[in-house]
Amino acid sequence: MNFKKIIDLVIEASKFIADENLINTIKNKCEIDFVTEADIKINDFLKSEFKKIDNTIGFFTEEECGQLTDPCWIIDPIDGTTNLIYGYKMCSISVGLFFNGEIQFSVVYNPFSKELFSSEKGKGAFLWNKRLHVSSRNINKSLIEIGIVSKTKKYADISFDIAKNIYKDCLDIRRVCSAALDLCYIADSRLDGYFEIQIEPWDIAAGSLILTEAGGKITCFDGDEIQFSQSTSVIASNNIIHGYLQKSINTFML
Ligand code: LIP
Repeated sequence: MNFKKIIDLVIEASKFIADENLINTIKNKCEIDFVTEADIKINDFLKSEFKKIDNTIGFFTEEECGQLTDPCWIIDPIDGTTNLIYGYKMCSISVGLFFNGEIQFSVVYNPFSKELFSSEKGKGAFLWNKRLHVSSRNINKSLIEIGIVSKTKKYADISFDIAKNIYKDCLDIRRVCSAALDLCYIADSRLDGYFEIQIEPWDIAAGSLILTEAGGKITCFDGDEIQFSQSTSVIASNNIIHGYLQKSINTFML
């Protein structure tokens, strides 16, 4: 498959994020979770264009859910929708190709910073043409992204307890609120770790390959491999601090 064409289509899809009317047309998915007309437009645009390239590949997207098939495009048309609505320019279009049981190609594009992260399995991870590598920092020098599921407040206590415990050992914590960008930032050594008690497959599918191709590691809280068929817990890291994060988090999960 011509992945350059897929990348060009993802960049083209960002035109919908430039349209204020689409961003300001907002529906509530629940009390604290939103979808904009821009999310829908990007979802529909990518589906119709990808089908023209190969209509044998299924779709598993945030706006339509459906179910994971093999092969399958796993798409989050806008990861960080709440950020976009508030004008907090940390969001991305996230596309992963699931094939033969794993992510084989992925692209994550932040239309505001014009940063394009991409990866093909076994061929490394890139920010445009710059090869990415995770950091070699230990926990005391690490910046840790804390994921606090924003669709519900029920995980607030445990998420902040875990974050407080890790904060005492790391350099500092961050809250970007776009899991796709979080994984790309670890791949580019801007962050060193990230955890979230519940995340959706489309939030992490593309970023997971970019992270592992840059030398990082991503698992569930219990260390198992991520299954992209359902929502999951996630720990992502530069690999060096993965054991520490898993041990620290699981002291609260018992
Ligand atoms: C967001 C994730 C973020 C998480 C938020 C939300 P969305 O995805 O990227 O990590 O903390 O709850 O799920 O909803 O903007 O696509």
